[in-house]
Amino acid sequence: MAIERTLSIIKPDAVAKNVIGKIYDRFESAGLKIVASRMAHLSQNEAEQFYGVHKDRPFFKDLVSFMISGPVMIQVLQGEGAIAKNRDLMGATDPKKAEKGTIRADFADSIDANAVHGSDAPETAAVEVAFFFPGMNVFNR
Ligand code: IDP
Repeated sequence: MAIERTLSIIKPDAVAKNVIGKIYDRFESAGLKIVASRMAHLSQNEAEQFYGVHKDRPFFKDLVSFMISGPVMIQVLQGEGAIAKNRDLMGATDPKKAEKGTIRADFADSIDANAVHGSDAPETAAVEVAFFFPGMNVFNR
């Protein structure tokens, strides 16, 4: 399988719960390398742009409000099949439906406050990585 990069965000609920390290351990234990990371408090404009694909969905306003409710931890994960591997580690969007042992099953409270974001395909991963880490801010290691 090809080496890929994917964009991961630890959302405000999980940052508030102080589980950044526990979630990073899941990534590293699964063989994913953190090749860029930064904490940020997203502006409304950034959150609206980032989730632009959902702008006509009924939950869009709540999603944006939630994403700007506190700081987030943003990282690029690199490894074999990183996009699918990260999605497996995250679990289903709704934590009630997420498999036991996944990040969302273990750390998320609801479909709104669901702990993590992860790119869902190579095209979106490329766009999302460039959105938060433009230029040379991603490392080869
Ligand atoms: P994903 O994060 O698992 O890829 P998406 O369908 O891309 O799921 O949705 C983006 C985010 O929008 C979700 O992580 C969740 O926070 C929120 N969301 C999705 N569906 C719903 C819903 O039905 N109600 C409320 N929030 C939702």
